Amino acid sequence: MADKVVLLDFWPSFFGMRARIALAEKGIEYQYKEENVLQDKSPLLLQMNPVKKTIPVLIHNGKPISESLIIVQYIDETWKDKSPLLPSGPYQQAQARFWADYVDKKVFTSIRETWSTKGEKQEAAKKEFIEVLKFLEGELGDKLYFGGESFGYLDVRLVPFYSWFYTLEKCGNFSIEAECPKLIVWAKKCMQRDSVAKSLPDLDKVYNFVLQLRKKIGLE
Ligand code: GS8
Repeated sequence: MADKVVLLDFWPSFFGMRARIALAEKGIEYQYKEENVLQDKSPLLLQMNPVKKTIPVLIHNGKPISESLIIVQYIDETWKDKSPLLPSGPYQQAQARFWADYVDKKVFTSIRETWSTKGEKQEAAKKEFIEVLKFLEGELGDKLYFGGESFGYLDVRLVPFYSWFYTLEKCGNFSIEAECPKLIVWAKKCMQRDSVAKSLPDLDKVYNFVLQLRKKIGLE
């Protein structure tokens, strides 16, 4: 019997984009179900992820898997015949997981604060965001991708943020490329992959979405 794969997702979500990229890298056909998590969660989402009620949720032959980190690993381990996303070897895997954890703990908050605040708070968020990106740029070094020659786990985790860079630059009035040029070269390289290009939303669409959110909280 063919696998039935469903992804519960929300188009501007970095977390959802990770699952989309991993599925595309592995060439898995799936049904995409859009969830409007900001307004109205579907009964299916509440049933499949009753604990956290968040997207993304991958439903594989009726069984749910939640949390983007876990989903990407699950995809990698389930469809092993395509090139692996996680590096081989315990040390390389530990390093990839370290950076993945760092990214989730640091980048998400500084992104949110960069678009949703102003004044001193926004300046502090921008500073922290750039600091984190510089650490990541250092880890990238002169490699093509984070894992070396081939696109892998850390790239999947990180590249979705690129779809929000334009929005952050507009909201925060700064240039990420001026601060971290190598990281932008890497992001553009990732964007040349079909799996990434088709999984990331249009930059203007993200910007318009964020403008609406900013209006709601009285920033526009
Ligand atoms: C985060 C998922 C998440 O916050 C992961 O999958 O990596 N650690 C998780 N999802 C958001 C949408 S994207 O910002 C979500 O579903 N929010 C709804 C809610 O919190 O109620």
